[in-house]
Amino acid sequence: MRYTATLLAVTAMAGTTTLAHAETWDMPMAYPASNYHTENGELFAQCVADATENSLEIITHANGSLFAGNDIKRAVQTGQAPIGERLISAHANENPLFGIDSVPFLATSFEDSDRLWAVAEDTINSVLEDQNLVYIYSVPWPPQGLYVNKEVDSVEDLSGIKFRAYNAATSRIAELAGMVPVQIEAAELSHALATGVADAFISSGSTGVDSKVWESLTHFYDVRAWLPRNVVFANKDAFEALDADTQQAILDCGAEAGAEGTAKAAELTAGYLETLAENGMEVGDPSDQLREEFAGFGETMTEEWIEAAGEDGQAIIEAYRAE
Ligand code: PCA
Repeated sequence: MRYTATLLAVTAMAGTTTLAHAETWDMPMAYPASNYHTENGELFAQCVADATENSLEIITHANGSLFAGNDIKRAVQTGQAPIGERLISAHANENPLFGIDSVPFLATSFEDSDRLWAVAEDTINSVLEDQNLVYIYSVPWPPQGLYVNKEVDSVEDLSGIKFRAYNAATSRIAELAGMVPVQIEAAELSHALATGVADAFISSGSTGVDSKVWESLTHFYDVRAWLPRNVVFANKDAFEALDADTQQAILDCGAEAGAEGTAKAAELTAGYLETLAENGMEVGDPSDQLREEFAGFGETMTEEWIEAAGEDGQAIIEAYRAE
């Protein structure tokens, strides 16, 4: 195990011994230190340190530096890391419910993303719990648009393009559009674009700015396909080994971090697209044809998702749509 219990102070006085333990938790994260998810993780760590009078110190590790993005969830499940943050839809292959946030055009605004998550949260939590994880908080990414290296008016224009995917939904869109999907972590994205491993992808303005996408690509179409989420979870054994006050501090700081991070994402969204444009990219809405063709993919993928996710998935979508 990488996390360690450090003996902070041992005070021995005339027959009595006072022990103050400080525990350190490493927190692997997949995105750059300057990304708002990572900054929010830092604030969460500070909140926990303050609330526990420094008896639990959480140390964030940005950009996949401790574990690569795709390895973070397993690392936390197995206790190699006590806590971590991961793009949950990247694990829809383990359980389709993890892909609820990436069903195209189901929830396309921050408000709807929150509503969808509110109806899905209990089900997701119990799936996580079965995997030895405790849900702490979640923060969405801004709406997802299409980055590409040329003007695109229809799906036909995308045919044959090498497309960077980050989860099952992005791979499936690539397939439906006749593109060639290749799974690449955000930390490797700039390099993949610079070396021609990929010439298009779907993501937020946030990741476009983080990756200085204008160095390789020319167009961003604001498709608003969905708002995927990062989820912070803890290893259940590590969490349960903490005293009740510390557990509560983590949950309370998590609730605060979820709300604060979501507000931050909404606040930053427009500025990211401005930054893309300032750096020379064509930023705009998709053509009517492209929008309609993507909507058709959305219908197909919604049916496929409900089929794969079964009754639990169906119940979430019905509850969301009934509101
Ligand atoms: N950025 C992450 C996931 C979604 C997003 O907006 C990425 O592209 O890897």
